[in-house]
Amino acid sequence: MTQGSSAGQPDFDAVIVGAGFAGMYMLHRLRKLGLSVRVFETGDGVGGTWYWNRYPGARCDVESLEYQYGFSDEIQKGWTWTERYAAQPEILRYQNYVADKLDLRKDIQFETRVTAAKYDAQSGLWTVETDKGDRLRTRFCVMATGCLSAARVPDFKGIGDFAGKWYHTGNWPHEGVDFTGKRVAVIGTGSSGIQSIPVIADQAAHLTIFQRTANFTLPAGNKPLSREEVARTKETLLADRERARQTRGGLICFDYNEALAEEMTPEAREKELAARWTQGGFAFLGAYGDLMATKEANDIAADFARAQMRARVAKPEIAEKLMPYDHPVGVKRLCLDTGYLEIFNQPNVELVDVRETPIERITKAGVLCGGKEYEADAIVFATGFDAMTGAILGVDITGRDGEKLREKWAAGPRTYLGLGSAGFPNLFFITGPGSPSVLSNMIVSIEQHVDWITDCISKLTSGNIRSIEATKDAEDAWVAHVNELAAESLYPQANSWYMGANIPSKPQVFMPYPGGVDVYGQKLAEVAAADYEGFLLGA
Ligand code: NA7
Repeated sequence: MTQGSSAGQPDFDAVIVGAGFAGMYMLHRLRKLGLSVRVFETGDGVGGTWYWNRYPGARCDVESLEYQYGFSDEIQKGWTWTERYAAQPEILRYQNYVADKLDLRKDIQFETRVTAAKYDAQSGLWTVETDKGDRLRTRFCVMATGCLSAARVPDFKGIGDFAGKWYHTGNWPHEGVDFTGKRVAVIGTGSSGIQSIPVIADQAAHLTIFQRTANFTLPAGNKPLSREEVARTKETLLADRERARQTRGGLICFDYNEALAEEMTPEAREKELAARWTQGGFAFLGAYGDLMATKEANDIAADFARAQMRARVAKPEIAEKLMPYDHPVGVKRLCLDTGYLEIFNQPNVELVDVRETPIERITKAGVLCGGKEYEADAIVFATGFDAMTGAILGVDITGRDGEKLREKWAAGPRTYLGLGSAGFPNLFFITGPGSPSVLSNMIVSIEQHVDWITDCISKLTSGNIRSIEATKDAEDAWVAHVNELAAESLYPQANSWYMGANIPSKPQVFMPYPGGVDVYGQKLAEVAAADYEGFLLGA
């Protein structure tokens, strides 16, 4: 479809890029305001992250009763989750149920990738271009592109030579892959590797796992949900969501213990850590108040975690290789697993530490590592994403004075509140860098942003205000503030994708806002109440 509006007239009031959780809710809200909206989505269905990440074992690490929209009682009452942690197919079915319920698809153009967006200061409109030849003008442009959507295969030499098939967990074939009887290599042991490896190990004749960084992982404790649990949430979800917004992580399934490590006896600490370990999930990180604040307090929890992990592996020398020693617990995303460490007790599973013997290249027959060729019929890259900025910068965005966002962010993303960037009027990021996003329950953070953006756009349109744009001063102060909070925390002590460290050419900057959803939400409310302080409103 190519639009061609008359001069000065937009084709749509708003364009939204992406039809995952964020784009779907944004569409719903803007439509309700009476705006004309077009969503562009690369996939042929809704779902975003959950549309692409169909790898075996893919499962959310936030409990399903909290990982759902909280804006509609009718929607939540009409849906019944079956497991404590929903698997990818169930989440995708839920998203499709919501799309049906709200009749969203009629405003979504699927199988279309937005390639460029350029602002014209004279008309105050964005021109959006797609890979299908669309060229249309819009007043507001909302990037609902997700934080983990630009899948990344490292540029290993020789990938083209490989005679077998290779896959990336974040771009998995829809028809699934049967590894029965195959020799499989998995590269990467983050959440995606740790979730998929047990399932692949069950099928494969032989599985070689290439680990660069050993990760902290704990049993997820997944289980079917009882009718009572589901029924209870159906009564309380809206109130629960309100409570979740007042927490650090946007989650109410656990509390943070306020007591500091040194204020507890060793026995009390051990008991608290053990109870939370058994509970499963991120509760472990809240065992005492300074667990994520000081190295000394963190070390206690890290030692506890390693002891639990070690006990799951039969051979001490293998267990030792699987122990994370190089970073504090929780500063890389804690992994929740289902039978991960136990698979190293299987005779068909082999662990290769690529820090000892780096991957030299992919060959016709497999993976060459430390001078040894590990033969494989299939390679699974569980190597992560160009996180937080990859999908935004995948679009060639040009702002008010011809400035390219890619150039502006060359040394790291610069935003005010993670919502907008100076020089780019009427361009919004949902859960952009500089907001809590990946450090929180994404659904809570998505709703927080969509609600804020909707109110903002409503005020602009009703007040005949042409544009809103972060000021450079507010942006500079916010970036400095996020950096300060990060520097005071333990996060910089790990090479994580939060820091862009997984991509050799990426600047090392801590990207999410680490101050908590509650504090951040307060700031958003204050900014809006103060007539969008820190933003420039154009008449
Ligand atoms: P992650 O967490 O970024 O994990 C990627 C893994 O791949 C990690 O173990 C990396 O090691 C490894 N990796 C990346 N590049 C290489 C190279 N070149 N050689 C060897 N190993 C490599 O991505 P996931 O998809 O697992 O999880 C992303 C998020 O999704 C997760 O945090 C949850 O929020 C859901 P590294 O640690 O960089 O040394």
